[in-house]
Amino acid sequence: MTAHLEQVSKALDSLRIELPSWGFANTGTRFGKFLQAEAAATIEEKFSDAAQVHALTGCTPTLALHVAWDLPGGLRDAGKIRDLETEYGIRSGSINPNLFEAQEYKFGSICNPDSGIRRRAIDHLLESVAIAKALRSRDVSLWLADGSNYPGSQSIRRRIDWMAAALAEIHGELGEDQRLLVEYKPFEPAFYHTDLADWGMSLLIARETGDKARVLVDTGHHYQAQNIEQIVVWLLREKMLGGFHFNDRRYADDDLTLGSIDPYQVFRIFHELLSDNGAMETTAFMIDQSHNLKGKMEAMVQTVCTAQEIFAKAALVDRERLATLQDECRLVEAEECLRQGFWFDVRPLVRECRKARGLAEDPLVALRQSGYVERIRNERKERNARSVASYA
Ligand code: PSV
Ligand code: MN
Repeated sequence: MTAHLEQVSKALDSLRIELPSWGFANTGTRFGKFLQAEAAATIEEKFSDAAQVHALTGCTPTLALHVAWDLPGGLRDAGKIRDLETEYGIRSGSINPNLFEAQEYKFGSICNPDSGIRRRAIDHLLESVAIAKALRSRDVSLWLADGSNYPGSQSIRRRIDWMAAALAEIHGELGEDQRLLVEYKPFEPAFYHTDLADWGMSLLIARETGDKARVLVDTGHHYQAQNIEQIVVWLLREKMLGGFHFNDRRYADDDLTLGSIDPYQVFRIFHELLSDNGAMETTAFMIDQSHNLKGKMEAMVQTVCTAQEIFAKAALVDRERLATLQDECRLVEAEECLRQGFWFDVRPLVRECRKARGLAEDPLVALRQSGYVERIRNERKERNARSVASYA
């Protein structure tokens, strides 16, 4: 085995990527939905689609679940999910409470001025923790859509206190090995202030919440030109990075395919993760994309392959030499040392690794050859045409 192949092989073995259940369902923009005949509408179909992606790529053993969309019966549905795990060989991944769709949450959930609504939101979070325990899921990922649209219309300060009290209560219920991952987003759906707008706010509230709380970085939740790898380095240094929601963006939270707009950004994030001792063991890698135009199965497989390729490039950076060049301030050589990995065509090596593991060398081609998409399209098209497909 050549040294490069060995490096890439080792790196790929350390990268497990979680698929989002909602990535297989019909989704839309606020202007409308373009429905796909093959979209998943039931939790069985989402498990089936995830299992197919895992069969092709070998690195996606878990499925992130959204409580409201995937467990409408709450904890009562956990048994059914356990059966699906066994049937499809896919484990439940992060459990995602849903505090953003009910009418009551118009003015917020755990930051709502109405204590009754805050209670309802906290109860939903507590049930999400119980679901995570029943499914042996390590992570409960929390995204708050809370915020306000007009200056003066809400107390920014009191809402922080309400949020802190709610998160402390949730934290108290987490099991020994469980974590609460706190996601931030600068705007949308709130357009004046978001209660958790950036990584600093998430970091502070996670610290205050307790030692099982960490920050979740959704790559699409940053302003234009934000240096995301710098955020990653700070969070790693503080031992506060919990995980990622991967996607790409051009303008806002576009949920585009990872690396489709800026693969160098993804590479730089991976490089920083690989520069840290232990980051790969403690960081959750999750995809958070919803495709309206691309075929959902194709897009998911393409995303996983892209992540593997960019990760393999980052694995090839000679970090020892880079450190020397940085110390000696040999700027161009240091930059070229980093870029060496980025420009390396790792695709033959990645194919080699897949082959050695008995996997398809090109999972996208294998997906097309498998006939899976045609099959689910035939099975689901009438049902999907009849019903307005579940919005996820
Ligand atoms: C919000 O934009 C978000 O990133 C959160 O993670 C949600 O749970 C997810 O997208 C799905 O809407
Ligand atoms: Mn997200």
